[in-house]
This record gives sequence, C-alpha cells and structure tokens, in this order.
Amino acid sequence: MDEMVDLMGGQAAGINFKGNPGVILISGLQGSGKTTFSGKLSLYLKEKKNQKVLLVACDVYRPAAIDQLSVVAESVGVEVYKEVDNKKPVEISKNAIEYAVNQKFDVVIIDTAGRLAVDEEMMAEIAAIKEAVTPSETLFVVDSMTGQDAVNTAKAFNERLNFDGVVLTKLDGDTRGGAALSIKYTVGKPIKFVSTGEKMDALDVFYPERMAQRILGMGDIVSLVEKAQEQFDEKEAKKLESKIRKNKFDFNDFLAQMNQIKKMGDLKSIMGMIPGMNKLTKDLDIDNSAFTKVEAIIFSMTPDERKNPEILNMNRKKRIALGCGKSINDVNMFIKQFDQMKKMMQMMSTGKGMGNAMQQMRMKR
Ligand SMILES: Nc1nc2c(ncn2[C@@H]2O[C@H](COP(=O)(O)OP(=O)(O)OP(=O)(O)O)[C@@H](O)[C@H]2O)c(=O)[nH]1
Ligand SMILES: [Mg+2]
Repeated sequence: MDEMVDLMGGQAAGINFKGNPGVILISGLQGSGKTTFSGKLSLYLKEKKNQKVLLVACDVYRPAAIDQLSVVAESVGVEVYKEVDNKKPVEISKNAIEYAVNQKFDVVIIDTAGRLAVDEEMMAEIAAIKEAVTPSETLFVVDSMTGQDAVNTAKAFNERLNFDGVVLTKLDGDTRGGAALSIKYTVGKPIKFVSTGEKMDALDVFYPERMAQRILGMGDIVSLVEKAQEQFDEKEAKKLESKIRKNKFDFNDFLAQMNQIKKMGDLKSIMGMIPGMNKLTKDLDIDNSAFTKVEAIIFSMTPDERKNPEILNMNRKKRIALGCGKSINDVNMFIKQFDQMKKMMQMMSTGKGMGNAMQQMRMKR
C-alpha cells in the first residue's frame, strides 16, 4: 500500500495558478472531459481559492463547442471569452489573456479542441498555443476508462507538451483507476485531479493514498502479481509448479509458501487484491495469527509426515493435536483445507482454469 502510494506520487501535488494572470492550458483527446473539467476547475478555483476566473473557448472546430463551454461557464458563474468568427486558437488565446489583464482576472483557463486520436495537426496546434501563452500550468485530461490507451496517449502528449500534471476523468464508472499507476510510472508526471461525475462539483484533488485504497480495495490483480513477483524466486516457483503438477505438494512446501506470503505483508490486504475476495474478506476476521495456528500444527508433524501428507491417519492426527496443544478438530480442519487447496492448485496448474476451480469449490459446500 505504501509503495503504491509512492508509485503514484506520494503527496498530493498542487497546481500553479499564480501569475498575471495565471494561465492553465487544458489538453487531451476528444471526449476525454476537457470542457467539463474546465468548468469544474473554474468552480474549484473560484470557491476554494477565491480566484476570478476567465474561461477561454479555443475549440473552434466543433460548431457547438463554444456554446457548450458557455453553458458550463454559466452554471459555475464565471465569464467566457469567445471569438465566434475567429478560427485561430493561438490568436484567440493571446487576445483572451490581454482581455484578462485589462479586466483584472486572476486565472485564465484555456479549453482546447480534442481529436479522436493523437495526430500531428492537433499536437502542433496545442504546442503553438502553449508557446504563445506560456501557461503556469499545462494539464493533460484523460479518460480513465480507456485503460492502456490512456498510458500511450499520455506519453504522446507529454513528449510534445511536457505537461505538468494529469487529470483522470470518469472515475465514477467501474474503472479501477489502474491507469493512474501506469501513467505516473510511465510518464513520471503527477496526477493532480480526478473527476468523478458530470456535475460541476464532482472534482477531487488527487490523493495518492485514496487511489491506492481504491485500487487495492477493488481488487487489483496486476499489483498483486507484481508484489508476488518481487518476493518469489523464479527458480523456486518453477520447482513448486512441477511439484503441484505431480501432486507432490507437501507440508514443507506449504510452510515455505506461507513464509513468502508473510513477507508480502498483511494477509487481509493481500486477499483484498484478489478480485472478488474483497467482499468475502471484509467481514472476516483474518489476521496473521491464522498462520501461527497452522504453523504450530505443521511443526508437530514428523519430517516424514510433512513430506507425505497421505500417511496422516487418525492416530497420527491425535498425536499432532496433543503435540501442538490444538484440538483434534483444528488438526482435521487444517488437513482438509490443505487437501482442498492442493486439489485446487493442481487443477489450476494443469490448465483447467480458475473458473473451473471456483466452481468445484462451490459444489463442495
Ligand atoms: N460520468 C462522467 N462523465 C464525464 C466526466 N467528465 C466528463 N464527462 C462526460 O463526458 C462527455 C465528454 O466530456 P467533454 O467535457 O465534453 O469532453 P471534451 O474533452 O471537452 O470533448 P471535446 O471537446 O469533444 O474534445 C460529456 O458527456 C461529459 O458529461 C466524469 O468525470 N464522469
Ligand atoms: Mg470540449
């Protein structure tokens, strides 16, 4: 969790809206949410930072774009700068800043046109605007639902614009926000805001910790795998896999696995990373003490028993229970779980798939 917070940029990063006036340039693909975000940011700066904001309509291609920005501006109570017959965004933005200086605006937010995909024309235009107005802050807006594409787009925009930060929109959907991690990692720029709805107040300053919670809480198999990879030795893993295939997985292997898991951290949060598990474990009282009990049981076994789980008969189980001070019931339950786990692992490793294994488990109940 902490590592994940660090990965996403540690502390929340602010934006620089100071200047005479401060200029914020909004970039991003078509439909990513630039215009909506421009409105939200205006409201945020006006209400939370007490700034006099001017919104500038630089999307001169889509006929309705200027009207859309006007509607947005009106809903948050800020002024719009527009030049209906001017088709030159660079000129419009320069004029807008001149106007803002004269009218004593604190911050100018420039809403630009997006394209369906990264293309040279769009990049050249936004780069030209940037050069003309030297923004105090250049933001890149990206739809979190676009997944891996979001990362590629971010890379392309960053190479051209060297933006200061990222705005992740549409996080109110089912997306896990894994893009946040990847963008921070690939582009090295902080995520500054997240957008969580169409209403103007659905904007949040980005707090890496909350996002980490969201990702972990909703089950992020990617980070689980990454974490596991950090811990597991590949050679060991191969050996283990072949043991599982041959159904030779024994209590010694189990102990070794348990130690690996312990190294990964808190058991409950690990379980939470597995999709679907989060709901299951939420109300369960799982903690690392579950390990202690199991360890005690295995430690009471003879080396022979640890290597050959199948030799455990009633007498042996009784002796083990006595040895570790647990009830015979505890011992029986653990061995039953061990057997089930072993079967499941073998099923998965022989390619019958997770779904199949889950189904088998359900049928057992
Ligand atoms: N659910 C949800 N919808 C959003 C969010 N942000 C924007 N939208 C919607 O996404 C659509 C596109 O948003 P716009 O703000 O017009 O996107 P844009 O980047 O300005 O698009 P172009 O000007 O065409 O390039 C609109 O229907 C918005 O209402 C968000 O955080 N959550
Ligand atoms: Mg727009």
